[in-house]
Amino acid sequence: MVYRSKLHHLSLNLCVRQLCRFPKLVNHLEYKICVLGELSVGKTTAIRYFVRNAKYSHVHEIEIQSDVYHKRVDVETPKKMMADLHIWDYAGSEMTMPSNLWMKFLHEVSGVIIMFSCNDRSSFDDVPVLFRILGTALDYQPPMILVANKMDLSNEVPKEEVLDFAEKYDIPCFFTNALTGENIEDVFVAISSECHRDSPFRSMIPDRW
Ligand SMILES: Nc1nc2c(ncn2[C@@H]2O[C@H](COP(=O)(O)OP(=O)(O)OP(=O)(O)O)[C@@H](O)[C@H]2O)c(=O)[nH]1
Ligand SMILES: [Mg+2]
Repeated sequence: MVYRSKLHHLSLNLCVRQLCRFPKLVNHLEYKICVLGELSVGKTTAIRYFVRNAKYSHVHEIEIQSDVYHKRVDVETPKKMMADLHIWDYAGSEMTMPSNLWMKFLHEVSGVIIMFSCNDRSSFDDVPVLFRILGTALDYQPPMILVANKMDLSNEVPKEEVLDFAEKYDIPCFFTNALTGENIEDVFVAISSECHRDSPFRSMIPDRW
């Protein structure tokens, strides 16, 4: 009996894997998105603006205190598709996280949003540090979006410098105000589309399973 149910589970898994090779057969996607950045750059404000009243859960069973927010979005592709985003917001300072925890936090991440604050030079200077951490923790490069938040505040980081940086690293960039929500929606739509195009970790589940 146990053997039979294991067999059933195995064949179900195989079936899902086969379907994943043919995205046109499915119309429901799931992506794990991690939002990274220095302290107080506005990560939680941005996520909460985006998800509004959507449900979220607190994850701590993998030694990492994180809030995970869930939101379903439409992904822009020729065919209309839905994606469930699971947005991970680390509760603490990423910059001091030990490397073994980084690997757990980023496990099978589909896409990464890196945020800094326009009025905090050091948060911008730390972006390459985050790139290096990602490079060490992962053996693939997930799609990334750079977010220059608090664009309403004093410009410690000139816009031209941000644009040059984004061009140098070939990473899409958005200027946002998480308090008013300006451009926040666009950030999450963009990372969803990037995940759909590029991420090796896109789990695809047929809608009516
Ligand atoms: N003026 C302005 N303030 C912002 C903006 N985004 C966030 N804030 C404020 O910045 C402060 C920090 O925002 P959080 O969302 O808590 O930042 P965080 O990155 O989640 O911080 P940690 O989780 O502590 O790393 C709060 O007081 C927010 O109201 C913005 O775009 N403009
Ligand atoms: Mg926060």
